[in-house]
Amino acid sequence: MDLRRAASIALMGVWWGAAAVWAGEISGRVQLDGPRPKPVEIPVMAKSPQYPIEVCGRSKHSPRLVVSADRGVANALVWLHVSTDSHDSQTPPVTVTLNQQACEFVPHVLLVPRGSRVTIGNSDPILHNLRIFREAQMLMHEWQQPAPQPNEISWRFDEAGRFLIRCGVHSWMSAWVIVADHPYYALSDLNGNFTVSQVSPGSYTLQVWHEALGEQQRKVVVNNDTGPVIIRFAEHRT
Ligand SMILES: [Cu+2]
Repeated sequence: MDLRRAASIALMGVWWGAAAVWAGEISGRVQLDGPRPKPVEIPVMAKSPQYPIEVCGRSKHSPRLVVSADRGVANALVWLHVSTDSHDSQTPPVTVTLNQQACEFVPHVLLVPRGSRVTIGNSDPILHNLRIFREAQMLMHEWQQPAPQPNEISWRFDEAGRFLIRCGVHSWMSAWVIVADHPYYALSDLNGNFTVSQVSPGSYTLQVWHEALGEQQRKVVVNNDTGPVIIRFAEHRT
């Protein structure tokens, strides 16, 4: 083989290698060690007209910790530490819906790009009292009329961070709006699986947060050999 041919084959190898990792991803699973915890059951106080059984049911399951039969943890937030000015592809804002249905927020966790608008609805024929918190600070609270009256409340999330949504009447009702300032965020699904997509090759710190289990950090390297990242949380006692 002459040198020019060898060089061009070597270059092709580099090119193919680069093409294969250019759109890298980090995928994996969040799981809980130990036995699967029983869902936490919260009784509904049925004697008050604010807690009608026919709307809310007799009891609710806490949405804070949802674990699959093989111990995958849902609704864990996974993200990479990146400098927010180190990329030029800020995800465009979206408009998404958060509903109140049978005295629960659906879904329990929303992940949206910064600047997104969340339209919060109430399908229940009773009043809810919507509250949005950033840590201890309450950003808004508003009574939300029963369905079928028009009752949507819209809120734009211009700052990155984790925002807690609560109802001032029904103490078990909660949801999270996670506002991302770069694209390298993911939420684990009902089986605990997650994928952070379109990651350039390199070394990163991967951070995991779960509202009931806490936080973890992990060093990860994105290249051709990147395998699944398994995040394990210790046995949880409620
Ligand atoms: Cu409520």
